[in-house]
Amino acid sequence: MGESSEALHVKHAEFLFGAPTLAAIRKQSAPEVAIIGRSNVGKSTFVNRLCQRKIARVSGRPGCTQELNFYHVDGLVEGAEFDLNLVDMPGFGFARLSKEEREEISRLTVDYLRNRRQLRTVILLNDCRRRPEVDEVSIQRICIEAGVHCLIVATKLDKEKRSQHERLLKDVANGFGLERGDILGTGDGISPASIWARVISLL
Ligand SMILES: Nc1nc2c(ncn2[C@@H]2O[C@H](COP(=O)(O)OP(=O)(O)OP(=O)(O)O)[C@@H](O)[C@H]2O)c(=O)[nH]1
Ligand SMILES: [Mg+2]
Repeated sequence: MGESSEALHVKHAEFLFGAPTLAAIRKQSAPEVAIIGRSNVGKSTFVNRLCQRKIARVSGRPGCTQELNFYHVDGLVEGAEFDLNLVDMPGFGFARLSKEEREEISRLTVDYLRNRRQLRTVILLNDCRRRPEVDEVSIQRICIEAGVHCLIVATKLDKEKRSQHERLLKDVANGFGLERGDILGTGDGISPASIWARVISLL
């Protein structure tokens, strides 16, 4: 196998639309992979990494993404073709939103997870420096109940010393009742190709 740049070729990646409600989602038939996690955990950054271009808006200020944002992406990873929609979800747990706004976001997320036929896989992001909390574990459980794959990715590893990475990844995995090998990390040169390979194995 060659370098990661050869292993992965993203041919097209484009923003399709934002949907504030399930009813506002335009007709789509492609399989969907949703990116979910706490506000500011790095979801939009992760979409840009997967797409290898800046298409999602990233902000240091939490609460940046407030709709379901749909992106179409196709390409090749390790010789296998992919053609799907990534859905960048609004972040949960953002303290500065009102209780009503937070409840609205969590209703939208749960509704989408339970009822969206096109949804195949959720990528649930968890900051490597935090143990998963009830919100994260609930999303994992809802995915299991809905028959949707749930891939855990620990973000922002680059903020910690390399010698701590394995311990942090193990702690995050354990918080979800998983083994270290079940989860991936990002922010430490982990290639988008290896993340894509795992994602398409779960379609
Ligand atoms: N060091 C480091 N910073 C990151 C990483 N991923 C994201 N960030 C930073 O974290 C902040 C939030 O990133 P976003 O991608 O906008 O986070 P989000 O989850 O989409 O946030 P909301 O849309 O508000 O829910 C930005 O300042 C990013 O540059 C990472 O892997 N490492
Ligand atoms: Mg975002």
